[in-house]
Amino acid sequence: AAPAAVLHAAAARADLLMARRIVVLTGAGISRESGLATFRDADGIWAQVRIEDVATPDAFARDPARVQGFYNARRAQLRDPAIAPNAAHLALARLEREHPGEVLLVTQNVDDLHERAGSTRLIHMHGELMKARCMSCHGASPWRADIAPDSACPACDARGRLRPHVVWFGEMPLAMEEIGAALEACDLFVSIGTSGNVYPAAGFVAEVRGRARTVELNLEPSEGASLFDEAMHGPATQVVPAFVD
Ligand code: BJW
Repeated sequence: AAPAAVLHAAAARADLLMARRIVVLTGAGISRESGLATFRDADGIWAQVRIEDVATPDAFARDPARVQGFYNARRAQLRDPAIAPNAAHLALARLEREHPGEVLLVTQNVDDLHERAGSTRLIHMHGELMKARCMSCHGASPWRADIAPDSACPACDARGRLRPHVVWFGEMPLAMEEIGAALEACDLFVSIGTSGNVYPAAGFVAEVRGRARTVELNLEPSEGASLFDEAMHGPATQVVPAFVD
């Protein structure tokens, strides 16, 4: 008999061939083989720093320099020439090209590796590392190296303070209406490289279940693994191209 993982792969491929409206959710696992750390793995970001020190509105209010320092280090890493899209990011860009108008990529990642790989129908629901946001007019603009903890927004009359354009714990993720409409309309939901610990993204699979086919592509079964119809477990650079191609 064929191994279970191979049977799953065939079923996941069949789901993809039948699908007309596809929502793909990605998380930190897809960028790990590009050299960016995940959050909750043993060598992840939350093993190095405490969430309450860097990833909440309170942390920024208490110590903006510490929070900016944390994000500046991650920006510098993302700009390192060694960091580039991997085979999984490239496969998703191909999927979009091969299914014109049918694929919406929703990423929890704040890196820009999906854009660099060529994906265009893309929502960054947890924001973007390389942008700043004004705390007064809420406009997002490209991050500049000279932005300091007390820098003011150049674009608005109130000269509001600038903060990282990322979604911290307790804050509403971005574009939730657009994501909700896409989830409601989709016939295939694919979750890639996410542990299923952070809501509302972790709840998407339960939202579409029964209406759409659901596929998990992850190194290991995630928190919500039992909610998926099919699964392929392994490194993203192997399982994502195997699924797409
Ligand atoms: C590989 C691999 C390889 C490794 N190949 N795979 C119920 C409903 C709604 C909300 C809540 C709720 N219960 C609790 C909440 C609140 C909270 C929450 O979820 N808390 C939980 C921890 C319990 N959620 C929020 O606060 C969110 N906001 C919200 O709910 O707003 C509602 C609201 C209502 C009214 C008023 C106001 C608000 C916001 C969450 C924001 C999360 N922000 C972060 C930081 C972003 C900035 C930054 O980068 O610094 O986003 S936290 C961090 O986790 C980051 C990620 O996007 C997010 C998800 O992590 P991800 O991507 O899943 O990474 P990991 O590390 O967890 O998993 C990696 C996976 O990859 C693993 O499974 C590995 O096995 C796998 N892997 N190598 C393939 N090579």
